[in-house]
Amino acid sequence: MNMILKTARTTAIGAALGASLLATTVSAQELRGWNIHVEDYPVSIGMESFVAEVSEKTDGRVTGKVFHNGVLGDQPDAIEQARLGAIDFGVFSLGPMGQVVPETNVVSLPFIFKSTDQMYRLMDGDVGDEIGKGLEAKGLVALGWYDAGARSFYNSIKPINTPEDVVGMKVRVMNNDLFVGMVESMGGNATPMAFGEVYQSLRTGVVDGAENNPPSYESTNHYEVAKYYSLSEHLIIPECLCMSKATWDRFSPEDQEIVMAAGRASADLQRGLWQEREAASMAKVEAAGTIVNRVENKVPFQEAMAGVYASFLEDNPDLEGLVKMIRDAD
Ligand code: BDP
Repeated sequence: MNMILKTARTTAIGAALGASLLATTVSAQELRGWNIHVEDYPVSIGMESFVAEVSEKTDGRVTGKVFHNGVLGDQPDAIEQARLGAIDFGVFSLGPMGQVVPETNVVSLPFIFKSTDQMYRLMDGDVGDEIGKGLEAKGLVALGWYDAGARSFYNSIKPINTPEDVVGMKVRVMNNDLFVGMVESMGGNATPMAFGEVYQSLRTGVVDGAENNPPSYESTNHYEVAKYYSLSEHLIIPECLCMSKATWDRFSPEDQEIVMAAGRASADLQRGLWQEREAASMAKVEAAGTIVNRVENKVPFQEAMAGVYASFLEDNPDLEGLVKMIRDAD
């Protein structure tokens, strides 16, 4: 075959292939999902089930891919990208979300929920609706509230039983001024830092400790480099399966209904998996030599952190009603 003919034929095949590929990309909407966690984490399984259900119920009109392990960027960046529509959906902690959506900060106040059961009830009711409105005003649609248990302190130096034990300790926190204030209220030094940098920072002593729920403490291997885990349970912060409003607005009302229902269903699944994973993570870290202590008296921590509420309400007087709604609930 002469060279010119061959090239012409290859180009023709290429063009035909290109056209058919283009046709698929235009008709099917491949959504990009951001996830910070490893693939077998409850959040990750919830997100995969969300994508599978959406694809099935829309007969493949809407498909999606979840990018696990934070490969699409760390959380504060991903929140911005989702607001702009560069990422279509993700499961975000309402902790770092507070820097963008003030309403979400109320669930980052220490000891605000009495239990995770109470958190579920309130997030599935009026409190969740109010927070959802705040998210929507900033370009995000909440499809479901995921569980992230309760966060507790861990470090490489000693067990924490009282706020005084934190004096002088370098503690990593999520990106939100509230958490800096929380650690400083006990006399610790707070360092906001991306989740992916914490292991190395603990290992090299850049920080002495951090705080998180059992599944995150375990799945990141932080327990290998910070063996004292003190169950203070000072923060119960839910997470949202959120979709970019830019993406959401492209769907027909029928597809929006499918997406919303799939989001809710995935949250139910995730909450069940969460309970199992918490128990499994605790068993794993204890077997590996983590020294766990339960903080028997939480009152001194609540007293030390009371100032966090006072300054928050001073800066956000309009959120007093929402704070009260949670505090007064059974
Ligand atoms: C985990 C949350 C994740 C946060 C992480 C952190 O699920 O969204 O990024 O904590 O501490 O529990 O940064």
